Amino acid sequence: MAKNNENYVPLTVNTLPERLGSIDAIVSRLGSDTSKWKSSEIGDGNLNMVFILTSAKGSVIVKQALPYVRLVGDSWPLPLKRAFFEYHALIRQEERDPGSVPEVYHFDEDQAIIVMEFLSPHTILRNSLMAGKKVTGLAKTLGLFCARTLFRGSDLSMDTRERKADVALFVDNAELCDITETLIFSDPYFDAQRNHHTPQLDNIVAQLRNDIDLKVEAQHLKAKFCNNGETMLHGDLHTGSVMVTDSEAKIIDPEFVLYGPMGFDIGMLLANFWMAYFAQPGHASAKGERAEYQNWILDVVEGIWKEFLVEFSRLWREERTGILYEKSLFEDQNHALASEQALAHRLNNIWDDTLGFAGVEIIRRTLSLAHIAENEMIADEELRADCETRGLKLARQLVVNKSKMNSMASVNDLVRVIAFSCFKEKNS
Ligand code: SR1
Ligand code: MG
Repeated sequence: MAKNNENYVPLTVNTLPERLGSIDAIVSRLGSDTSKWKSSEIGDGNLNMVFILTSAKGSVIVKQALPYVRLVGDSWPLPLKRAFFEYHALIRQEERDPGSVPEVYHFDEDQAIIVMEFLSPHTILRNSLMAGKKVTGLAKTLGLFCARTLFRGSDLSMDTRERKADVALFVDNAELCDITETLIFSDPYFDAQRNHHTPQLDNIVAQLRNDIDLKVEAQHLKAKFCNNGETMLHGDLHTGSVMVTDSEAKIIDPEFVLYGPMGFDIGMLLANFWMAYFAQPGHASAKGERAEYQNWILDVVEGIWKEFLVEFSRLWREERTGILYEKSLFEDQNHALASEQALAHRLNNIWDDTLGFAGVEIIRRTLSLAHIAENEMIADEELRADCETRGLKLARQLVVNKSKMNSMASVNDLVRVIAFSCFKEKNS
């Protein structure tokens, strides 16, 4: 259980050396002469302070939670205990998919501080998608991360005592769940106070808010998010939660960790690739310049899903040691085929949920509070609205017609058709 943080004091660039100068995990990496340490604040996320602390010997990242939402200010208080949940998520993710997350060097619960590996020369994947840069092996890393963390954090893998203890541990991350429940599943569907959208979207926004099928499906998805605690999720797995070089990817920032439905993380991730795809014309220096890059983005989407399926299926066959679908009921009864049938059913459920959660993620990133930089940085409002409209058209299809879609290739075909038909609409 997370503690109260009675002695909490926010760090500043000036107080970092004095406050952290006696922590062995830092001193062993930076040296003990704190007068030689340099620090800067680099946080550009919505919630926390993030510092780089450097000396001639090395560097570390120091992440500290603030008692409020940084994006909004102290009018929106948020508990410091999210650092506790992030720390516990990071160590589980490292166990379940070694090497996928930054190494944690030190955790201070009172001060809500996590000291961890400085990933260099990594950048945020969202920025690299805007710059048109490819990352070798990206689909594999992300697909494996999803398969391994979702499978190994679930009752397909864990025993009943360990699983219940983890559910109990993370259930207290309620305020961050509340953010997701509100910003993703409720606010976009009415004129909520924190919403904003590009003015040219007024008509399509009104249509979406009057779309009963969409609203009902979005609420079914919210019910799954709240009620279906299948596995330990990252909880905020968008392209701002991935750091990359040209050949490596690491997953960061799991403070929204919760027990939830398997399709949520993959759905959010794919949604962010599809939005990056639609936003490319806003970042190209010449018309059509990003066409080949857009194809690469869709290849990554297909690759993530393929890697996920292959690895999840392997884990099902080789590591199914948990509470559910026991081998004693299947393989040991000479019913290996029945086990494959059960696997196919589970994967079908994850597929439907993935598409649905992808749809609501696109809608909220366009209508609700926290938009994506790919769209926000397009200064030309007409062009931005055009990119966002394409995303919304896809999103509506994903949420309402997900059960009619049966392969990632066909979803990507739909993405291309929507891109093309929106251009035609604009030009006609
Ligand atoms: C108030 S926090 C807004 C968003 O930022 C985080 O990264 C999550 O995506 C959250 O929904
Ligand atoms: Mg984050």
